[in-house]
Amino acid sequence: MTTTTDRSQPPSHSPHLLRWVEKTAELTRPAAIHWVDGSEEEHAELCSQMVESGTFIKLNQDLWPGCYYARSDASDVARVESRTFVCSLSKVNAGPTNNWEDPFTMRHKLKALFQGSMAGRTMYVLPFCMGPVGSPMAQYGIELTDSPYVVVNMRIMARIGAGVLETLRRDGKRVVPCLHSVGAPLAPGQKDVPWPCNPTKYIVHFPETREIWSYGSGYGGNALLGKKCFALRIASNMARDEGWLAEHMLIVGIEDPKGEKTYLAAAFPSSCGKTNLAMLVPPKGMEGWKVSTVGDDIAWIKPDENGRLRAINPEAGFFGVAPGTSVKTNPNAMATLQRNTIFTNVALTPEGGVWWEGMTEEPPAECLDWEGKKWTPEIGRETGALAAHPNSRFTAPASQCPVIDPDWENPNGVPISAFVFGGRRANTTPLVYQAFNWSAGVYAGATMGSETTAAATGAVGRVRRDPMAMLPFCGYNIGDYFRHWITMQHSLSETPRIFRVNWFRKDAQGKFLWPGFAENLRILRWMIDRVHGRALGKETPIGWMPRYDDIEWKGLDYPREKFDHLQAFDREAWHGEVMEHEEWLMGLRDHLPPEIIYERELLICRLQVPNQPGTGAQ
Ligand code: SAT
Ligand code: MN
Repeated sequence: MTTTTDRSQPPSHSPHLLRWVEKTAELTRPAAIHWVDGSEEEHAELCSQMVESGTFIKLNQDLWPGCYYARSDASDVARVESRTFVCSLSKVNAGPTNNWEDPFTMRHKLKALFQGSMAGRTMYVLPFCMGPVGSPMAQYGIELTDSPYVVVNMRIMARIGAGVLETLRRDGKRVVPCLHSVGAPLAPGQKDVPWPCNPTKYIVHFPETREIWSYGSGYGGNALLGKKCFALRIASNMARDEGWLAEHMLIVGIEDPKGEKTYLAAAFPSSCGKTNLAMLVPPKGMEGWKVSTVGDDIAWIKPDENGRLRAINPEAGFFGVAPGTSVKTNPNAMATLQRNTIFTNVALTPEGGVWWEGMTEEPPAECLDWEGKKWTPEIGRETGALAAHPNSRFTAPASQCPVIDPDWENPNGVPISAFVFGGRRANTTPLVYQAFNWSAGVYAGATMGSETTAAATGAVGRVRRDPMAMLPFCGYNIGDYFRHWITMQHSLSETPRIFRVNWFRKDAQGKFLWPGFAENLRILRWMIDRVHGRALGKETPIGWMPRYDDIEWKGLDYPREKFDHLQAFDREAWHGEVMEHEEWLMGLRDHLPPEIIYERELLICRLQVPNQPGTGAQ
């Protein structure tokens, strides 16, 4: 029965690709080369091989068919922004928000690190496509990696394998070369560890040559190079050059009871509920509404020939944050991850299932935590230990999502009517407002602040400026990126409306003012009505805001006074806020587009205390 596919033999291809693979093998010295075809059979082989090596635990297949469980090394649990570099030829092009090093120096360093780094391991040649195969908006890459974990995750997150290689051969598309090594060579006879990695880490982008080199980490955005490295950092460079946008945005379709459908794209920093918003279930009182998912993390957005923006999701799966995901908060995500899913750094139950904080009200009586140690609710209470790491993830196929949009693989994408920018702020930013126009909206996105989360290593809960949720992902000078956003308007016949939201405002006792989740649809509904010119709003110094009566409250008992608190425009706090904007924006110097400077001036003028003309903030 066994087929005799010899994956060590290169399929016929361009001498250029073969030469690159050969040269990389000469540098990294793998014990074998494997050309990934993406087949079921290959997938099964890789999974059982990882079960044997201890990287994977096969979950109870009756409960979790096709699912596997992995624990990373305790030091390799999130993206490492401090080790992420954009090595453009000139430092100015990387800008003040990226780590930079001279590309020649960096290449030299990397070559030394990659020297023999795959010894004793297999080097996988993994062709992948970001976006529906054959879509005019799709982009192609080949990742050379010594991690089978990366291969099986990428099989979910992107379109991979023989079909992609065939398309490349036929259509001669440009390929982004991606080189990845966990940096843990094996000496002859040396036993492997379950999660090989290296304390030295480099995630490096060469924007001019469109190359990615990643060393030392096997985790998420550090290693699945199609995701943040390609679809955001490299793609943002392509987008700037070619007149489109590569954004850290979910794409969601919303259909009203009459059948009118509107698509929104929304940017939130990592771990702020993008997956939940993308798969939202209408709340009580809004039963006739339908929400469908196009993407939960990244959007590539381009004007069509009529000057309308259309968006594709370059990914094929969800790399979602597990903790907090439950049948209550996100039933569609829960349904998506029931099968063919890889869980990383969650807890393992004695029945061979998974658990994480928030998954059920009752924690399991006992389980193994994300480090493999015994965990009970008592231990949790006494020591504060969490069963699942706060950045633990599921990797699940988008096609399994019960509310996946019928057009999610439309090669021409879906039309975008509005952009939403959302940060995580305990105060200052109201639940929702609409920017006055495109440039005011770009300003709102550019000055977005958000409290940091566990998705990146480093302190959690500090407010930092995270423009358009792109701070860690914009692959060039962020000032030029704002300029690009401003000038995008020139190629549009119809500009999408721009909104700013904050689901996370708290009261004086530190409790969230807004229930969030399903109820967010009430806010999206106001946006959609604004888009179609149906809803009223009240002008405030920062933008248009809904009044209590402009929101659909059917099915939710939400007091007027609480809403006023949630929407309160705090002039004092906004004075502080614009000072912080200045501090952030002045660092961008001459790359700052004039529109952003004028928008800030206008905002300052509008913030002036009433009845005291001319004495506003300086
Ligand atoms: O960067 S990851 O892909 O690991 C996840 C995220 O930060 O959104
Ligand atoms: Mn993300």
